[in-house]
Amino acid sequence: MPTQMVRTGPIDGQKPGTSGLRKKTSVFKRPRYLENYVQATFDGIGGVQGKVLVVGGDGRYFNDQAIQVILRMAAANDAAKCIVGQGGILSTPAVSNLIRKRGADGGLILSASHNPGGPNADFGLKFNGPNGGPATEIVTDKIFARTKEIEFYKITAAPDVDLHQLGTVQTCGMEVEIIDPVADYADLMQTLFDFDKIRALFAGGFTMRFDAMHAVTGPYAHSILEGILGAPKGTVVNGTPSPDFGGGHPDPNPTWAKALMDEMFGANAPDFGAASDGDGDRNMIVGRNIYVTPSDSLALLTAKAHLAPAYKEGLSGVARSMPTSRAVDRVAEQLGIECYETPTGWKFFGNLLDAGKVTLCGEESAGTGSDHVREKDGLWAVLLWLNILAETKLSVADLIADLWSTYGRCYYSRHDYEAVESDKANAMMDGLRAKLPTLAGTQLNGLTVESADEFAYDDPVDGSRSEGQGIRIVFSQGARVVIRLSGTGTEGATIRIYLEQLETDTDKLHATPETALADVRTAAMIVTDLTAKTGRTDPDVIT
Ligand code: VG1
Ligand code: CO
Repeated sequence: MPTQMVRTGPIDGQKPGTSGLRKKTSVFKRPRYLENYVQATFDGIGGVQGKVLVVGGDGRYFNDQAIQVILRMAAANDAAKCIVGQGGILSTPAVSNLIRKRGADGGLILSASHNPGGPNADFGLKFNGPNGGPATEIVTDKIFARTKEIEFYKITAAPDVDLHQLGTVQTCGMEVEIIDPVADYADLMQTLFDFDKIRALFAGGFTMRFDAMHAVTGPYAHSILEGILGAPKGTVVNGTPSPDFGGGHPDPNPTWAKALMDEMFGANAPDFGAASDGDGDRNMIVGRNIYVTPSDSLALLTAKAHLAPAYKEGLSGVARSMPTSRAVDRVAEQLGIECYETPTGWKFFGNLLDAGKVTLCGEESAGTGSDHVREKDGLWAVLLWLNILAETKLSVADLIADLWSTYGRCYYSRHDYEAVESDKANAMMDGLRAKLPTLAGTQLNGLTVESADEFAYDDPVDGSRSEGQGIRIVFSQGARVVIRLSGTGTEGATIRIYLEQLETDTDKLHATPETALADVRTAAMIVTDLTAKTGRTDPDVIT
């Protein structure tokens, strides 16, 4: 089958964001759009000749068609082999694991993660490197540079590969191996956790609800929770991936996973609830009558990870993204381990994990992970929680109450203002930036500004510097406000305001976040001048 060199040219706006390139599906479907980006990716990583790539996605609309294009282009660019999840399905952490386990040269993940899917919703593509992690900024910069100078892309005219038939086939001189998407991942989980203990927990009547949100973790959760661990059928709900995620947002937070929240706060609530996102790298943890913020979850897992076999020797260190609450810092301090602060996005954890500087890491956006792969991992977090619950025999509420009374409680909430006109959002950020040098020492709604800056990160491993990573305003009274623009939205700008207030008075640990954060929220509204600058008064989503 002849390879075609198709003449093309730059397409504007193919700059990868927080995790790869994310756009409206209709944009990805425009002529040359996907092809250009795939070729720019191949070129940006130095070509794929003789290389082995893992390919899979979250099953959203256009997943299968895009995979066929990628296979034809990988073959035309002389790749040796592509390993593809059956039906085109692979979760993000499963891809990360496969790259590492098979010694592959990288992987292409088709997903817009927690963004909705469908012809009128979102699509995305990200490249992960040979360590299994998201491409570093150095690599994404190269990919972006190629999108601006591209002249040709290469593709074969081969017919579609049957993605449902397990086994190996050839297409234009390239091998395509279709594998079970779950098996290797399930094997890995069994090496990390005490599956016998968790099995005994379920056998003893422990109840759980896992909401796969019609997304990629369905098959993984069915197999691991209901299959291997023996949880009753029905433990997993919405467990069949659908191209438009059942019309919902596969975003595991109290707003989009409302049905799970209602059940966990209802009369016959199970002992434990969890949900995951579109591509399976996020997790939401809920106990009976208690929602666990991702920041608290990271702190709790840091405090208790030693109860699971993989972490019984303790943790080498931990890392959190800058906007994530400082709850984990307090645990790390008591454990006597280092706590790193990185910019938003999993790509910044990779070097720390590779260098053995950290064992666990996490983000406020419901991402938690460890050195077992180089991505955040939704089901992994759920299994670590289960291992801890099985070991301690405590409830989620008891574990969290103990966390707060030991380390203090970091009240925390993120307010998102979505689809704001980009120029207004940028003007607001510029206005704030201009104020930063004069803020220290001033009062904002009765809170004293201790420091105010725009976060820049110097990678302690490769020495690279990433600037403009969000504005942080720290107050003397244990409060903090972080303001940044999202890098994953596909419509206008999304302004994220992160509010935090530390409380160490044991009599004040059980207020609602709204009450505890009221003062710092007012301070944030004053300092950003958000209403005047954007016309918004209330956030679209609160997590
Ligand atoms: C968001 C989150 C960030 C996360 C990223 C990718 O980015 O805030 O913490 O790493 O999504 O998550 P942003 O730039 O929109 O704030 V996911 O589950 O895509 O893979
Ligand atoms: Co995700």
